[in-house]
Amino acid sequence: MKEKIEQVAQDIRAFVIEDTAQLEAFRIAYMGRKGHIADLFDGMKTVPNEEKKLVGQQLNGLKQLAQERFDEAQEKLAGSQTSAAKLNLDFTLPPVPNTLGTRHPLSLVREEIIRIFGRIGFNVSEGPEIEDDWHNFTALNFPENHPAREMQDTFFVQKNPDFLLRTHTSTVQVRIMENNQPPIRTIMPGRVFRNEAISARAHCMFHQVEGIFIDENVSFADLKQTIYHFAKEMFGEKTQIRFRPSFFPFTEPSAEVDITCLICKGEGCNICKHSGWVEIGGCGMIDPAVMESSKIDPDKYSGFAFGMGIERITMLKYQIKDLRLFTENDVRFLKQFESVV
Ligand code: 2NL
Repeated sequence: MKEKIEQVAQDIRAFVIEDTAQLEAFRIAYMGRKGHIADLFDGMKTVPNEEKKLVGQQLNGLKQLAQERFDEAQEKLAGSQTSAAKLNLDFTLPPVPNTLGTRHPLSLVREEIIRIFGRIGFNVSEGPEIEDDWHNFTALNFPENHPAREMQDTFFVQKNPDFLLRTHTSTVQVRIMENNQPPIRTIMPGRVFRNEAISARAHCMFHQVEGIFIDENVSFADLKQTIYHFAKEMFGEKTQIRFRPSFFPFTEPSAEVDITCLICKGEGCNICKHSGWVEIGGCGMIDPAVMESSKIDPDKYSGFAFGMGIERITMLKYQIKDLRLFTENDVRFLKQFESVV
């Protein structure tokens, strides 16, 4: 009997339990009603009376050993169960789809502008956001004492020699003119910076698209037709344009461009201040002095240039009333552009 108990004890210690099936097999083999331990208890009948006490103690020890191994294995298996059953998950359910973000309205409009001008042969140019005085001011015919050159209007990164955050994207056109000879037909979308207090109508950082077209015999009529093409493509076939005389240091003559108000179609409303017209940007024939400073012969070539604010175009197109919405990243605002492609 003693040897039998020893043998079963050894078997219990050696039994491999690595999954729930093996655990159950162990329980049935040793702890079940017809298991080895129950068998041994049955054998007590044949044990002489004087040995019964000792054998009884040994059998109880064996029972305890089996229980301990069982408990320990069960605990271990439960711990390793990271899966479905433990987390109460059903892996057969269909997945929750990833939610996609939306493109920013300014990106949507910028891309639309690029497509519109692309269709009439304009390519896209880019340049640095930190510029020197030459490309931002001097090459563009800004006089020495122009207010834009003051600290209160422009962010300077360094003084003497001056480096600054570009105040317009014309800087890139200067670089293009310096490095290429006509024909030049390019637009320049990009971020610009001005030292302004942030409000519903102004920001210290915003986006522009400027464009230049330089070749032989480029006229003001070409400029008008180009702007008209843009206005109709961007705001609709019925859109009319109007030019008002204006001034920019780098163009002569210069004009501001209005389109018929999108809200009232020219009838007069709050948006257009009852004039029927809203401004979308400015333009003009490139000043011969600007051409010369970039080594393009103004006697041989002529060209036009235009500029507009992407925020302004976006606000007009989507009737957005506060400029700050563009930089607040409020998903309730951004989600409204989900369907625009
Ligand atoms: C506006 C008006 C304008 C230009 C930008 C330009 C660039 C070169 C030479 C000449 Cl390199 N002109 N750009 C010309 C006229 C107007 O912008 O209202 N922008 C938001």
